[in-house]
Amino acid sequence: MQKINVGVVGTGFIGPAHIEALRRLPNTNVLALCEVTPELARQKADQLGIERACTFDDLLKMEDIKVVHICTPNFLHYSQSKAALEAGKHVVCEKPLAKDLHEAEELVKLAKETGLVNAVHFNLRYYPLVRQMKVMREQDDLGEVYSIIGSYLQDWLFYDTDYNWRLEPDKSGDSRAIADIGSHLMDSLEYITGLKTVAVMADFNTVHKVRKKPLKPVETYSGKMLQPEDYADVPINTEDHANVLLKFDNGNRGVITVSQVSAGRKNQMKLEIAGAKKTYAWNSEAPNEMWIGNRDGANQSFMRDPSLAHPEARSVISFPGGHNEGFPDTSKQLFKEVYDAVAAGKQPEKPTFPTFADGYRELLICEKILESNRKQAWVEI
Ligand code: SOE
Repeated sequence: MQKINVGVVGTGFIGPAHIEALRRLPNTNVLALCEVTPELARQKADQLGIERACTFDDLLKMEDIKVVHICTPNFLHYSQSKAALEAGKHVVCEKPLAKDLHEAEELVKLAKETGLVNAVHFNLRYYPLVRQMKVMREQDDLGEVYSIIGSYLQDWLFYDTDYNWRLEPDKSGDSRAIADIGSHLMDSLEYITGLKTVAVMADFNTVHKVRKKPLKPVETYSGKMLQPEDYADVPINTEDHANVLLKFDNGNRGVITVSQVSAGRKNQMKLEIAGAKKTYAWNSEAPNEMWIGNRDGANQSFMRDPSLAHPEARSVISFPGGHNEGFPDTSKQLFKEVYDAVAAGKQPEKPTFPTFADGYRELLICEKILESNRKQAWVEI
């Protein structure tokens, strides 16, 4: 089997997650790694057992590298995705796709012109029961969606001494929690329900209005504690917590809450979708089962099990029931579909994986949510 050579850019929290997932596929070879300096790239490449260490510009000159994964801070996604497409590389970009709508629009247009494979790492779609809920809804098992409650809660930014590039708008964009994790939540609930959000009413809150920035680099989730003199006070104007009311194109409503300061909630996305026939409830911290609510009978618990799942969901399941799959498996399953397209040499007509166009959609929703919070008023999408 001809292995597809891959280059990965960025080695924070998510870069190594991409590398591990790629190594679990039979037809990929992570051949090169880029970092801000050749020295750091070499150090990380040796740590991760990757042959080539290079700068981003050198990577794009490598003819045998067919796909580039952009796993850098948000402010680099646009320029690096653009340069990679212009260099004829297929691109998998982390979310959010860009810092603003104009950048995302240009990337969608360029991707279309090149015909190259383009994907955004909305990996939470690839929890098998998320796809199972989508297929069950498509088969009218849920009935018309009456209401949606969604939440995405974390605590890695709980303390005012927890610091990360995502807190800085010039690196992360004007939104933090909504762009970082709200984008996953909105992508998943529109993916499952098939509904389009047509209006939003948002209210943000910054709990820690001043944070203590370590004077030495600290990685995502490390939460290492330093001495007081090792910090600089930094005013923060990006949201730790946000509530958003939603109106959908079927006229019904929903609400989401995102927070990165919820003690004990490590990385929890929860969905409760009430329909005309049933209700589905699912929790990413217990992803191998879902709750099905019934009015006229006992409620049910549906286990992730290939022998029970719909064929479309079965295609993103690798282990039998009870052999639990989790966060790392979602990236593997997403990349499996992306690399089937890469092997075919072009973006499929109807991609089953999230594309730059989905990245654009999430940025549009994010910008309207930001506008609504600024105006403290409903904003149409
Ligand atoms: C940090 O909030 C983060 O790493 C997000 O950036 C990811 O998208 C999410 O999947 C896990 O948490």
